[in-house]
Amino acid sequence: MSSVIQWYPGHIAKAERQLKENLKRVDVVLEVLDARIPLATQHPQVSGWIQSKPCLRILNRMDMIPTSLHRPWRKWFEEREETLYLTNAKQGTGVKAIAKAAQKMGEGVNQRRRDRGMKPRPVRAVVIGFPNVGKSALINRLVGRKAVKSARRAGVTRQLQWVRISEEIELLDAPGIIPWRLDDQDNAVKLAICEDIGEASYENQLVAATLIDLLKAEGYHKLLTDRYKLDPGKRTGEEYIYDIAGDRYRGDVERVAVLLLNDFRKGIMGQIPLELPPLSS
Ligand SMILES: Nc1nc2c(ncn2[C@@H]2O[C@H](COP(=O)(O)OP(=O)(O)OP(=O)(O)O)[C@@H](O)[C@H]2O)c(=O)[nH]1
Ligand SMILES: [Mg+2]
Repeated sequence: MSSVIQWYPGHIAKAERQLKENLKRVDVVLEVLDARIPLATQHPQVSGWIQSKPCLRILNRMDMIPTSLHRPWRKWFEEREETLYLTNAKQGTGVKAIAKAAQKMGEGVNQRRRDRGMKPRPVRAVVIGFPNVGKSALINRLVGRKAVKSARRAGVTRQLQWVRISEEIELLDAPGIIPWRLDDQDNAVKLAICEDIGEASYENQLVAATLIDLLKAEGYHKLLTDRYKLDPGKRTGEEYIYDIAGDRYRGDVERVAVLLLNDFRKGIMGQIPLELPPLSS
């Protein structure tokens, strides 16, 4: 079993190339982060690519973390001079504010065009982020209809696709991108737990065992005991999965691993963040 998670398939490399080309043509960048892991889903190269272009950071999946964390995250980003928008792209919460902000940013573009005697044109915004963070769902919410494909799997969007929201705004849906190397393996496992990288890159059993270890470290013993009828006690994540499998799933460890991961990903375990805003220095 390999314990190193690396994932950089050809379609992601291609998406990154096309995205970089298209960035020249856009006015505003919307970077979508996964609220459960906002730090691990920040792409380290994005700020270099977009340079001085206006960028809105969006913490999507806000419904998957406790409400009490919304304000601390907002504050953490504000301290870095970034305005954070929180959304639930599945239900549409927080989406209007983004449309408004993008439009406002674009007004500057058209003012400059008018000043140079050019006709105004719709503002162009690109939605970027790691796979499966909810980019396409957000676009569908912004447009108010199912304009692009969105599903519970990393790597659904394969092509860049323009969508017109109104006379004022055009959006570019982009495939998820990830750094070509995942140097930080703690982050890589979190990406796997949240399904923000392709499933071909990891072993379910290892990732599920790490999920249990993380939940234990954060004091979620009762939740695990109630739900899976076994107290993790002193068991490691791996032992926990083996014991549940032995007790109730005829030793089918893979099945238990997949069950645990799915329960976490669907929010069945509850609102569980895997990262908290780091304490400011
Ligand atoms: N609970 C919850 N689910 C969400 C939210 N946003 C998106 N989803 C779901 O997450 C899954 C992935 O959404 P997509 O819009 O396909 O994600 P994407 O970032 O476009 O993914 P790729 O195209 O694969 O990179 C879908 O099943 C969405 O319904 C959210 O805010 N909350
Ligand atoms: Mg997509």
